[in-house]
Amino acid sequence: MDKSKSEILDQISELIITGNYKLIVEITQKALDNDLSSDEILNSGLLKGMEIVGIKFRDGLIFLPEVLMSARAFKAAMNIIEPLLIKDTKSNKSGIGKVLLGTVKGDIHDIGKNLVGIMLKGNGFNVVDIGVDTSTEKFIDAVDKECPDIVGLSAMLTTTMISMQKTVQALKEKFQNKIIIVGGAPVSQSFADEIGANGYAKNAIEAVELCKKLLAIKN
Ligand code: B1M
Repeated sequence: MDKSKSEILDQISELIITGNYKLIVEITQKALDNDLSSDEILNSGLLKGMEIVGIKFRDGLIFLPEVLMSARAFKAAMNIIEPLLIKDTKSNKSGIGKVLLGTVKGDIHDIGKNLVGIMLKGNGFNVVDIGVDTSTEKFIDAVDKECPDIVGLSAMLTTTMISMQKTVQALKEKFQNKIIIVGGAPVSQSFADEIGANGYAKNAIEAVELCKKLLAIKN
């Protein structure tokens, strides 16, 4: 990659870290105009920046208002690249399955869940997103109404892993054959196994592969 392209990506990371939700719109557009792909912008710009935000927050170098600004900047840039991410990955098939997504009760993190939704859409899945801080009852009602093939739960806090467990158990009791997948930073394959989920994905790309695999087994 030439120097000017990597400089633009570094600038995008920096704008995430500083939470500059206005300038990032301009620079993300500049990145596209300079032939950087939506994938490169996401992985080597936005996610790289957000990883540093997480480390600085953990180490007490920045505080919640700064993290909120970073999240706002992330979403502003995503608004620009989302249609391209969907187009870049769009398969010929559409409607290959329906996935209902939500972040569990007590948890308002949604950037990762949204990214999972975007990648699933890009790969031909119909996605119904029921948002954040989602109670077990809301998941159950939505599954009743939407009849998805797969239900996906996201949790980003160790404290909300318990909500995930409760909701998975309730969904399993009410809908015996429903496929349930889980993900989020503190979640692991062993936790997924422990709570009776059908699958775990580490990131959005793995979530797409997992959904395809689980649907193929079902059909
Ligand atoms: Co919060 N936060 N946060 N935060 N936040 C974390 C998660 C934390 C790790 C930061 C840290 O300490 N280093 C820490 C959790 C510690 C822990 O529990 N172990 C933390 C904390 C403590 C908190 C608060 C409690 C802080 C406070 O109030 N004192 C608070 C909780 C609020 C609540 O939910 N009740 C809080 C609040 C916030 C903001 C609102 C400011 C903001 C969220 C904004 C938003 O989402 N709209 C925020 C942010 C931005 C973060 C960090 C910095 C970044 C998260 C993110 O968006 N990453 C985060 C640090 C970190 O994770 N390193 C942190 C980018 C995103 C693309 O990645 O979300 O991991 P991620 O998603 C990935 C995978 O996890 C996976 O695929 C995604 C895409 O590849 N995945 C799935 C996610 N869901 C999936 C579902 C699937 C499959 C895969 O299937 C269904």
